[in-house]
Amino acid sequence: MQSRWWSCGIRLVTWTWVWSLALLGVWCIPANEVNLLDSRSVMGDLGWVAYPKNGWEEIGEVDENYAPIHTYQVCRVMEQNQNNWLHTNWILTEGAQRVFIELKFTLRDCNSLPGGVGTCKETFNMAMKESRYIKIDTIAADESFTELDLGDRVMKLNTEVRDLGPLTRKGFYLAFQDLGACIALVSVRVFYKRCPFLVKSLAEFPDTIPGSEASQLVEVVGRCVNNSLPLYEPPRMHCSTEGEWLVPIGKCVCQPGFEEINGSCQVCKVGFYRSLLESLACSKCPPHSVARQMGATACSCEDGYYKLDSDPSNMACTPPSPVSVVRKGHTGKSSIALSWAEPDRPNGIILEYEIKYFEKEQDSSYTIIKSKDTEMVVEGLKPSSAYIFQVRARTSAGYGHFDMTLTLMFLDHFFLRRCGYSKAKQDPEEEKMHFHNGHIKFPGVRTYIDPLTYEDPNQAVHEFAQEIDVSYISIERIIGAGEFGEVCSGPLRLPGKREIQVAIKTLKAGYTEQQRRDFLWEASIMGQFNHPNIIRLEGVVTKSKPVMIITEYMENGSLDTFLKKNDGQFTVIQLVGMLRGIASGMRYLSDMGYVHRDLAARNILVNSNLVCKVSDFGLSRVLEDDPEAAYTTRGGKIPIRWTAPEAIAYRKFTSASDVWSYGIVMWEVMSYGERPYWEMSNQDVIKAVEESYRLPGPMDCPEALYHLMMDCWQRERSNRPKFDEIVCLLDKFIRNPSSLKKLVNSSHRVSNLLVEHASVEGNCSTRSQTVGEWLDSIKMGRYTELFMEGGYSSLETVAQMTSE
Ligand code: ACK
Repeated sequence: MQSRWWSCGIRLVTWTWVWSLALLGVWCIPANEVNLLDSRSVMGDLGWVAYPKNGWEEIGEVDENYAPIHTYQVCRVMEQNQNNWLHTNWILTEGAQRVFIELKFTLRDCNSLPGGVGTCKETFNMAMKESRYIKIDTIAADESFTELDLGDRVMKLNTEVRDLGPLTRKGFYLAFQDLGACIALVSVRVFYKRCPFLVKSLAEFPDTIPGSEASQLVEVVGRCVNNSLPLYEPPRMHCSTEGEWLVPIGKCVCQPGFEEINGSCQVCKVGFYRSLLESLACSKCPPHSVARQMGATACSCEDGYYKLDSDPSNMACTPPSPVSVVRKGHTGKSSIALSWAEPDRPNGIILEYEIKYFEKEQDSSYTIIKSKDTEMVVEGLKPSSAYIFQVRARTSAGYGHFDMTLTLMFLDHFFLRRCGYSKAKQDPEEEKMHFHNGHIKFPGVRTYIDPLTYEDPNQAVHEFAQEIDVSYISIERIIGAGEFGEVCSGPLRLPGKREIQVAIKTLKAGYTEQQRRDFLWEASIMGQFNHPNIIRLEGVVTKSKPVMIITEYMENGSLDTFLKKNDGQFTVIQLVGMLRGIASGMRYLSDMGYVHRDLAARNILVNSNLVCKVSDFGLSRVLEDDPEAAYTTRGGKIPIRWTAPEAIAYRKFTSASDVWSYGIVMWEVMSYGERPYWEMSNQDVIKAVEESYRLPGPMDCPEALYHLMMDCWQRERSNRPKFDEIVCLLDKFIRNPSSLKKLVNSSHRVSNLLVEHASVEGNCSTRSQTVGEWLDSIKMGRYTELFMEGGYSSLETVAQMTSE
C-alpha cells in the first residue's frame, strides 16, 4: 500500500577460524522498519558479555573499510554440559510495544563432525529480560553445513525472525544460550515496524507505531490537506503490527472553490467555479453568468439575466419570463386547483410550467411538479397548514422566475381526515421530486433525483455528467463485455489534470434511441453520487461515436470473481474492511434515498487497495442486464437469491430490502464467492426462505459476522439493521479484532444445508438495548431495579409509560 523505500548496505565479510569462509553480506531495510539495534552498523566495541569467558567469543574481523565486524561464535561440541551465555546491552524500545529480532547465523551439521556427535547440539536458545530472563524460543537452522559445503567455501547463512511483545518497559536485554552447538552469530538486528507517513485521498496520516497485540489494528484519523474537507465521514486508516496501513475508510475532497490537481487542492481560476463537494473539478460558469474572482463557489448572473438561489449552480441565467398571476380554484380537503396566465413576453416557446410549493416558513423542504397546461390540481396537502405556491415557465432558453407567489391556509380538515378520510387512488408522493434538506446528514449529501423526472433524458445526463472530448481518452484494452457493448480501459488525460486510468463502457453501433437512453441512464444516476465506496463517474462522451461512459478504473475487477480467484487468501480483518466499505457506500445511497435493488458481489468492484465500491446503477430499477435476474409471476425480473421476500412477493424495494441483499453479499464475501444457496432452484430458494430457512454460516466465519447476516435476513423488514448500524458494528469489529475470534458453531457449517432462522440483535442498534443499558447510557443506572420492580423490563414498556 505504502511506497516501499529500502535503505541498503553491502559488506564483504571474511573470517578464518574453525572454518574458513567468505560471506557477501548485502542488507536492505524496508522503510517501515526502525532499527533499535543492528550489530552490523556498530562501529566500536559491541560490549556484549559472554559467560563463562571461554564460551562465546568475538571474532575480530574488519570489512573492506577496516570497520569492525561483530561476529560471535562458540563451538564446544566435544565437551559435556555446556551452558554458554552471551548477553547484549540494554536495548531501548523507543516506545514500541512489539519488536522483531532478526538473527543471521551459521550452524554446523553434527553428523559432519568426526567423533562429536554424542554431545553436539544443532540448536541454541534466545531469551529476553525486562525484569527477569524469559526464554523467547529455541532457534534451529534451516540449513546446517557440512565439510562438503566448506570445500566450496560458501557458507549457508540462516535468517530467523521472532517477534516479541507486549513490551512494558523502556528497554530490555537479549541473551543467547548455547548448550553445545557449533554456531557463528553473524548479526543481530532488533527493530520495530511502524506505518510510515502517508498521504492518501487528500488526507495525511502520521508515522504511527502499531499496537502491542499481534492482530491489533490502531485506528488513525487522517488530517485533510490544505483547502480540503472530509467527505461524508473523517478519513481513517488502520495501522497493523506488520507496519502496513489497512482498511482505508472515508476520504477528503477539496472544499468548494478548489479542485484536486496532483494530490493537492488548487483554487478555481477566474471564470470557473466549484459549488458542491459532489463535483470534482472547477467548471466554467454557465451561460450569462460570471465569476470575477478566483476560488468562486458560484457564478453570478450578468446584468439583465436571472436565476433563483435554489436553482442548480450549473443552470444558465436567462432573461425574465415570469408568470404574472396565480389564481386559486376549487379547494378540496387536501387539494387545491391553481391556474395562471401565460407570460406576456415569453423568451421562447413555452415547453412547460414548474409549480413549486412548500409549507410556509419551511422552504428547505419543497416539492416541484410539472404541467404542460396553465392549470393544475395540487394534491396531498396537509390540512391546517399554510402553503406557498410558486409557478414559473420553462422555454427553450431555460427557466424564468418564481416571482408569483400564492399563500394559502388550509383549515378545519384535520378532524375529517381522522374519521374516515379516503386516500387518493394514486399516492402523489411517488410522483414528485422531493427536496428534504432537513434530513441531510453531512454537508454535501443531497437527495437523489430520479432521472425519470426529466422529460428530456439528455438534459438529465448533462445535468449530472461532464461531457468529455474523446481525444482525451485512449482505449488500450478490452476488459469485459457489458450489456450495451464492450467494457475497455485506458488512460484519461484531461487538460491540466494528472493522467488517470479509467474504465470505458461503450454503446455498440446500431443502437436504438431507447437503448442510447437506457445506456446513459446509468451516468445520470452515478453522476449524482460522490462517495469513496461508490464507483466514480468521470464523464460521458455523447458528442461523438461510440457513446461512452467513463468511470474510475478498478484494478481487481468485480468482487465475486476476485474472491474466487483468491480463495482463502485474506485475513478476516481484510474481509471485514471490504464489507465495511460496501456498507458505507450503501449507507450513503440510502441517505440519498436511492434503492439499489441489485446489490450482489458481482456488482461490487475492487481496486488495487482492496477498496470495494458499489457499482451497476445501469438499470437497477428494471434489472434487464443482470443474468441472475429471473422473471417473477408478476412479470418483473428479480435476482431471486439476493432479494428480500417482500420485494419478490410484491415488489416492495426499499433500503431494508437492500439490507437483505447486503446480508447475502456478506455471505458471498465470507465464503470467497460461493454461490448463495448453491445449485438450488430459484423456486426452492423462495420456498425455503418463506419457511424461515436461511444460509448457514460460511466456513471459518466469525460468529459475530454470521449474527449480523442473520439479522439482515429478518423476515420483518423493520427488524433488519439499518446501514448506519451495520457500519457502526463493523467499525467496532475492526477496532477490536478479538471480537471476531469465535467462529460459527460447527453445526451451522454443514455445507449445502440451510438453517432455521433465529432472531439476533446487532450491538449498534438501539433495539438491542436493555432497560438497564439505556438507563446507564443516560446516567440513571441506579434506577434499574426500580424500573424492573415496576414491570418496565423492556424499552417498549418504557416507551408506553405515562407521566403518572
Ligand atoms: O470481473 P471483471 O473483470 O470486472 O469483468 C467485468 C467486466 O468489466 C464487465 O462488466 C469489468 N469492469 C466493469 N467496470 C469496471 C471498472 N470500473 N474498472 C475495472 N473493471 C471494470 C468487470
